[in-house]
Amino acid sequence: MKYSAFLVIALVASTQAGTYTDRFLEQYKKIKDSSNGYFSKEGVPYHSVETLIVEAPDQGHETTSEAYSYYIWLEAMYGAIQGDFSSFNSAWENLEKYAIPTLQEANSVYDPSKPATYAAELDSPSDYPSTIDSSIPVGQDPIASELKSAYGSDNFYSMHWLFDVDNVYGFGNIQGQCEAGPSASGPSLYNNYQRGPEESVWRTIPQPSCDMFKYGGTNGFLDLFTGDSSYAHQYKYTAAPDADARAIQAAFWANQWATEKGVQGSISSTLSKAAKMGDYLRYSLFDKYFKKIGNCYEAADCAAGSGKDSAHYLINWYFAWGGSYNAQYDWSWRIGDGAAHFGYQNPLAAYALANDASLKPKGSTAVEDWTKSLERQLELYEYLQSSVGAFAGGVTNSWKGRYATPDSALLNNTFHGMFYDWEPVYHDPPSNRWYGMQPWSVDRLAQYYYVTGDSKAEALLKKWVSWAISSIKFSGTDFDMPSNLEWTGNPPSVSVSITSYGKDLGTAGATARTLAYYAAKSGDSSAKETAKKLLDGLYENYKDDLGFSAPETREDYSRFNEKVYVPSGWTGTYPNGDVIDSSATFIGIRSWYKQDPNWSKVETYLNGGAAPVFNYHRFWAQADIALAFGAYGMLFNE
Ligand SMILES: *C1O[C@H](CO)[C@@H](O)[C@H](O)[C@H]1NC(C)=O
Ligand SMILES: *[C@@H]1O[C@H](CO)[C@@H](O)[C@H](O)[C@H]1NC(C)=O
Repeated sequence: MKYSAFLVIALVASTQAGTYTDRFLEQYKKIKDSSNGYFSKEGVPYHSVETLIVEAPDQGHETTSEAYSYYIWLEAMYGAIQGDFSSFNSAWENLEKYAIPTLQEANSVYDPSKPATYAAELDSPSDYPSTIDSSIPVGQDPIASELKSAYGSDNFYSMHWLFDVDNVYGFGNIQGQCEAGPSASGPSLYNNYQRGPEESVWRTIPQPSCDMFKYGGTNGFLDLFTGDSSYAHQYKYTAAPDADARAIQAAFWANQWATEKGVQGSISSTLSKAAKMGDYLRYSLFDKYFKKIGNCYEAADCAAGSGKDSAHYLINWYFAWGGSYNAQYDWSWRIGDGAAHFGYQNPLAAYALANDASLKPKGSTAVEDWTKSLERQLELYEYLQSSVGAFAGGVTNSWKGRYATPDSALLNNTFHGMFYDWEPVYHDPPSNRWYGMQPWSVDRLAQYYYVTGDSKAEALLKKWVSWAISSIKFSGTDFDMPSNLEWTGNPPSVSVSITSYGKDLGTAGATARTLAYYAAKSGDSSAKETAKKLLDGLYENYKDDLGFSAPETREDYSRFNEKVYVPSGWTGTYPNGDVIDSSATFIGIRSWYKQDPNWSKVETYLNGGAAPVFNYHRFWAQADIALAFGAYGMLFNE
């Protein structure tokens, strides 16, 4: 740990009373009040208080690793303000109990020289299943054996990203069990999405994370996604690396704050767990099939990697692992991802894993990897920054997810041989359209700058901050945040325009916190003033009984009737009997939605009435706002 950075934090964090830390506590209490509905009976944070919501999760009482990471961060800050970190520890225990899969028994027969068999990603859901192709070269996994020797285990210590907390689908993939069915109580691990960039939530076929063919069709759900000669019972998990990184970032702050309070010993075992998660998070730094990074043009020609030459060192979109259920067969697999979105980067987590002794992973090359990752992430921000300051999408080693050849325009200015992609991974909607990706990622850059004073980060932030300040529309105490962004051109001459504004309060919180960290280090008074205006605007205009909200008109809910592609002749069923076949629709395979207390509002809309309007309390946004109040209060002692 750099001593000077620690000293600065210690000085500003020493007093906790103030308007903004009080507002943190007020919001924290609302989130933790069990009558407000943020948590399940097991203490799992829901995606939202409300059940009727469709975005990345398709129901509000599902949850994500993202919600868990915000929960950890919220409890870290509570510790900083109140001096008691016991809820931070218990939040991590809950994460470990429910979010880290326990069924991983075939991991022990994993062969790092053959991590997975290639299957191309295809453009449209109707192009699936994708046939596996063992003729395509796949590289080797250079970290599996050091992880095993460091932890004496074959199991990943990574969060699966999506769970059905109330077991609404009824798969019953609760910890330690495979398809225990609708009567199982407790969070059930499952997945959406496995059919390319056009498969929005409206077009997905939710599938169990452990499939023993009890539900779905003859081969469970497997043959909807992958074409193979035969199918076996198996488990498969996917991590969302930005969430694991956010949990580690929160642990970094918990360490700073607990040290300053003289109670670091009370969290040391949680910190070693965070360090371990950071070790496995290195799977996010690799190409999907461990192919060599750079100038990959055709799957067949693109070389298998060896050693670390398959590492792009960026935080990618996902990594995944799976294996034969009950180790019936001796195979298991692991994949990284060649696509990296700027919005997922977390230079503070990389810095922490590379430099903080309490968060030092045990893997023999982990510190080296995170040191390189930090440098590479900063380089990526430089590469992607538009002239006005906003950050463009990302880069990929695997064009179209199948190592295709991109347009010649993208070949001129590559990033370590990887191609610029204005909408990495998903296109419905384009993955970098949402303004929220900007403050989410830049906040981490600003925190990294606050801790280290890195001048490269400062230069990037200076431009971004001036763009963000000039892009928010204030009127009186109220504000409108940028909502959708449109991108043209390619680096180094990429441009952005703001095409719509809205009341996404979570992004207002994230922007305020970003500006506050930047202002606290640089002394920029307009950044500080804008942060304060956003926080006061939130507090004066959007406070309600459960936290903060603004009405949202959901015209996209017309898509409840959208067709879901299922190959003709394929039939299967969900645990509740809903039929999956070529006439499937979003609502047709989720008939349980018709029991939701608010279903009639959607039904009215589908029958030609007005679009439904809801006030949502998403866990991430409520926590993000709390954290913005708390950070501002601690940084400026106000
Ligand atoms: C729907 O209705 C209930 C009241 O019956 C309400 O408390 C809930 O939060 C509402 N909203 C959504 C979007 O589910
Ligand atoms: C790429 O570079 C070549 C050679 O400098 C140039 O002729 C071509 O116009 C460039 N393409 C684009 C689309 O920028």
